[in-house]
Amino acid sequence: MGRGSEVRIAVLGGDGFIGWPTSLHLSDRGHDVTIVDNLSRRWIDTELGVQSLTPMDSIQERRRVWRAVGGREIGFERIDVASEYERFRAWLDDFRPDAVVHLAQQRAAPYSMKTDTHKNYTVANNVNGTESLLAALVALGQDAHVVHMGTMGVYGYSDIGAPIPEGYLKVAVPLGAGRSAEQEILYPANPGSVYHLTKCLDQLLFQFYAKNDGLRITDLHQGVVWGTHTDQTRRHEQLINRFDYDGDYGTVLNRFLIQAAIGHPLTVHGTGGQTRAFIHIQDSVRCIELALAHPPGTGERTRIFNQMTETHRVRDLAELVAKLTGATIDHVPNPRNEAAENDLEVCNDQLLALGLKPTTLEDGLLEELVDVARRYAHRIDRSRIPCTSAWTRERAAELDRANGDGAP
Ligand code: USQ
Repeated sequence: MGRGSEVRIAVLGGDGFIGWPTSLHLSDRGHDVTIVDNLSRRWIDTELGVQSLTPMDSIQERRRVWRAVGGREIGFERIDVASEYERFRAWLDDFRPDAVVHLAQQRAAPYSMKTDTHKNYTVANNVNGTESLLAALVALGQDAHVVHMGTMGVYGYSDIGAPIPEGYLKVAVPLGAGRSAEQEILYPANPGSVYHLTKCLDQLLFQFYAKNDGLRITDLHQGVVWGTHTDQTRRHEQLINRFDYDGDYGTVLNRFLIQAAIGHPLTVHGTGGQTRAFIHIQDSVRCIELALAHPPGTGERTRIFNQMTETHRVRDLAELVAKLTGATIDHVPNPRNEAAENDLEVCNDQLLALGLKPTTLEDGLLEELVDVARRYAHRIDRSRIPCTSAWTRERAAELDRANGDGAP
């Protein structure tokens, strides 16, 4: 699927943080890309009273600029994949994609844990969206390769002293009398938030539809994304990607860099001993392209890639950013119900074998991000930096006490 061999690709969620640079990247590679998006991420900004650090144009304006700069058309359909099933199916019937990149999901763990309403919304939106896509492809008899954005969080960052394999685990099922049967099963799901839980549920939907209907599916178990620019978003100011810094949607390294740019202490949750997998946004879009180029065969089980390039402890990232910028570090009470300390070793051999060349933290891109953050620092509302979404009542009470809001 190199340049010139045009493939018709639907990018569900193509207006989001990964969807927009993915759409540009695939369009730039010569593919026929159409974005399907309900623009919910923009509405959630309004609900939360926050905005992207970088000024984002409307989806129509973004496409107009890409037409002028990239010389190619990106289509757009405003459809809610989770709740407008008939419209979505009719559109698929008409568009007949060769591949579908499925990013149309609510992707923030803190947002999913804010209230019972946010939990319900995240499950309904994320699970219905996946189910609608799979059911529609089967009903229409379409053989599009589905590439879904999953998460490393399905594994639970477990610390058992062995690297986390790519999706599947060999187990020996005891048969009695000292005998056992070998099986390969989905790695035990261990979600740490309602958002991560939805990605675990997705895995079962994929397993069923691949087995029952022969759908060809790739699930990308991605780590925490950092960075904001890709080769295409750098090409014009109006192609800029969104860049979240708030306590719900900002991811940890991007938050630290923005905090540093405005002289806010770096908000390390607890001891900062949490180890997570990371990947730069440029590698993220490249991995999607690699996955698209290597679909599983009909009747094959879901192909699972661990989409990450390095692991880091949160406090080490804070120290790195502090060294680079002179920022101070603040250890704040952790609003999440997560292990205070964990090690993490992850297998990522498959994407490396397909040609991924990792962009690492040392590559000067941190400085570029600090520059972006300083440039738009006037758009930051400091009051939206703290993470206020608590995983449990106990964590909420702890946050209140730390902020001096507790009952006397
Ligand atoms: N953290 C801090 N301080 C902060 C923000 C976060 O210490 O100011 C800590 C969190 O407690 C957590 C770690 O940093 O231990 C990562 O948090 P995050 O907000 O960067 O990432 P997370 O909530 O896990 O979610 C993000 C994306 C999600 C994706 C996931 C991949 O929002 O869509 O699936 O990363 S993974 O973390 O590997 O599951």
